[in-house]
This record gives sequence, structure tokens and C-alpha cells, in this order.
Amino acid sequence: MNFQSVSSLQGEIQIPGDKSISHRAIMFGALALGTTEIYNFLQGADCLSTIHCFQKLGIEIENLGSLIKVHGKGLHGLCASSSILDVGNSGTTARLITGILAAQPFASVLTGDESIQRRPMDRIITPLSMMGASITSHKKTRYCPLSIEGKSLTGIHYDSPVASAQVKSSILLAGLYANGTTSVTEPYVSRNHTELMLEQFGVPVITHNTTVSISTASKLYHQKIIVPGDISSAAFFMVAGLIVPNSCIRIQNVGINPTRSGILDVCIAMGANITLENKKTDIGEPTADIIVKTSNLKGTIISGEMIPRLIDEIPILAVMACFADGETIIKDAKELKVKESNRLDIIVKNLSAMGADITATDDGMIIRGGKPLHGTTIDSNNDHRIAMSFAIASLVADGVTAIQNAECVAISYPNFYHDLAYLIRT
Ligand code: SPQ
Repeated sequence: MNFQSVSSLQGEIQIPGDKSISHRAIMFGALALGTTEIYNFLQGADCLSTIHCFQKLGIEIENLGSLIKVHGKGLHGLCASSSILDVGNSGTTARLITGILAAQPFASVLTGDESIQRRPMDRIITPLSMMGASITSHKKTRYCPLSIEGKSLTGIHYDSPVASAQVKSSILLAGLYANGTTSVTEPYVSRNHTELMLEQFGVPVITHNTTVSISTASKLYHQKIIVPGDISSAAFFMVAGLIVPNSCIRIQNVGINPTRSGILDVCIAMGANITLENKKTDIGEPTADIIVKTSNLKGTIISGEMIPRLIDEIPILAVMACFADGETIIKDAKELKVKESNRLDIIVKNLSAMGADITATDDGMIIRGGKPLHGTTIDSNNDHRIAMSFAIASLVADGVTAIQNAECVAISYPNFYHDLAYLIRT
């Protein structure tokens, strides 16, 4: 797909529902008794994979477009799938569902696409095995496909070496079934949607600094969930509005949970003209309209506790840094190497090809802003966040930018190009 520079972006958009919350709403709805209704569910390929997996596990799920009805069967209502569970491209589905399957009275086999089969699963196999789980990799490696033989589990305290919501959530979901208390301590706080949703479904959660604990659950209660707009999808339009000349964009109803809103802090530190209006909170998840206007930006440092709060926004923040005065340093971001693609390598390779002054480091990159970008051919590596980041970069690059496998945006934002076209003023 080809892109060119534009003279302005103007208008108001509603971005789709939050991917992390949509996955969890299906999972918790399946484990609750009764019908959970989900509004503004993300109809992206990853969340549809979660629906298909739970349908295979015997849960009736009606996808009515604007409304999803999950007819939950309770904590002990899942049944064995007659075929392999396919999580597609979704790391969240793979890791969270494994925590649930580890405690079921049946065996399951789980796999996903070529990218999933390269993403490390030992980060959940290790703690789940400490709880008594039986999980083996078919390739005798740390990757999918996995065979999971359900066992009775015992609660543990796990000191996670990584700040990862997927690791934390997988352990907590297993902990719903485990004897005693299950707790996880992370080096920094990762997104807390699982904790908030557990409480919404009636499971007490204790959070103290970076430790989260739960005890064996007896019942989850069906809920009505209104999914906020995804800040990770809004991020592309936030950055576009800041770097394309003469722009002003209002993005409605975006989730601004503090465990996800690191991008707002970075934009403000870089001097962005960004304001929040219509702030609301629904069941612990705050939302706001985000208004961005073209800004003069300056470099910053992105590191430490901030990294898990903006982990999926680093590709588009790297693009933004090319348009800031001075140096932007991104460090402590090694986790980006094990996402849908090796995002550190791909960002540096693609931005260098466009003419940016960028240097790879062991755990991040250094970007010296101010060099003009030029259109070229960009390999998205079938990574949705890479494709969207470079579509935005192309709006401020000379000439034509051709993005290969651009359609992979369907993973998290099927209407991305349509929404972008709606804002363009030439
Ligand atoms: O689901 P998947 O494929 O892992 O998706 C990504 C993404 O960019 O959409 C990461 F590649 O988001 C993760 C995120 O990076 C979603 C997620 C969650 O919903 O719990 C947590 C983060 O991953 P992690 O490993 O840091 O916990």
C-alpha cells in the first residue's frame, strides 16, 4: 500500500475498543455464570481468536457487531476442545488462556501463527509449573505448540523477572483455581486490566506496590462491560496530529488508565499541545477525549517504570522523536524484541531507510531528531504496530512510502486506513 505526505489532518474520530480489555471481557464472561454483555468490543483478528478459542471450549458467544453476548458457564463449565486451539497472532490469548487451561480437568493443545511460534512461552510455563501445571512444548523448546494437561494447582508467590501483564494475568487466572493464595510481584507495574476486571466480576484482589494477590475463587458474576477506546490505537493519531503541519484532531473516549498512559506523559515532556476533556471513570477504567494540535517537540528520555506503561507505543514514539529537536533516548525496552516482530530491530532498520539519524542500543535506541524523512519501501514484518507507525511517518516524508503487508493492521485496528483517510486534508 502506498502513502504520501499530506498538508493537514483535521477532525474528530472514535477509535475502536481496547484490545487488552476486549480479550479479558470474553475470558471472564466465559468463566462467569450467566450472560455477560460487552459493548464496543474490538472486532480485530486477535480478539476474534479469543472468541473462537472459547467457543471451542464449549462457550456460546454471540457476536452481534455492536454487542457481544457471552453465555458463561461458570469457573468449572469449560469442556475439552475436539481440535487444536488456534490463537492466531495473539500473544495475549496464548498466555492468558494457558493459565486457565492449566487448571481444567481435561487436556488441550494450543498453537498460533508463525509469529506466535517464535514468542517465548517459558515466561508462563515456569510459574505455572511451580503451581503444579503440566505444560510441554511440542518442539521441546520454549515455544508453541503447547500441550496442556489440566491439574489441580497450588497457589505460589512468584517474583516475575519481567514487568508483563500477560505473565501476571496468566498466573492470576490459574490462581482462581489454585489452593490458597496466589501472588505475583513485578519489577514495575504493568497494565492492571485483569485486576480491575477480576474485582468487577466479584473476585477480591489485593494490590500492594508491585505485588498483586488473589485467593481461590468460588464464583464469578456476569457483567455488562463497556470497553473504552484503545490508547494504543489512539497513539497513532495523537502522534500524527502532533507532527503533521496545521493539524487538530479530537480522539473521543480513549482509555487513560495510568498503567497505560505513559504516552501522554511522554508527549507532555516533549512539549506537545495536548489536552484532555470529558474525563469519566467506569469500573476503575478512566477515559477522556484527547485533543492534539501540531506542536514544536523536543527530545526526551523514555526508560524504567515508564516502559511497561507505553510498551506498545514505542514504535510510534520513535517516529515522533524524528520530528523533535535534540536527542530522544529509549532504554530498558528489551521486551520489544519478543513482540509480534523484533520491534527494536525493525524500527531502527525502517527509520534508517527513511533517512532518520537513529542508533540501535542493546535495550533501545537513540534518535537525533530534525533530519527529514524520505519515502521508501517499508517491510511491516506482518506486525500491525509497525505498519501503522510507518503509515504515519509517510505523512511527513518526501515522496512515496510503500508499506508491505499493510493489511496486518486488521490484528488490532481493521478500519485504520479508513479513519486515517477521513482526517486527511490535502
Ligand atoms: O497480544 P499481543 O500479541 O502480545 O499484543 C501486544 C500488541 O502490541 O498488541 C504485544 F505485542 O500487546 C500486549 C502488550 O505488549 C498486550 C498485553 C495484554 O493485553 O496483557 C500486554 C503487553 O504484553 P506483555 O508481554 O508486556 O504483558
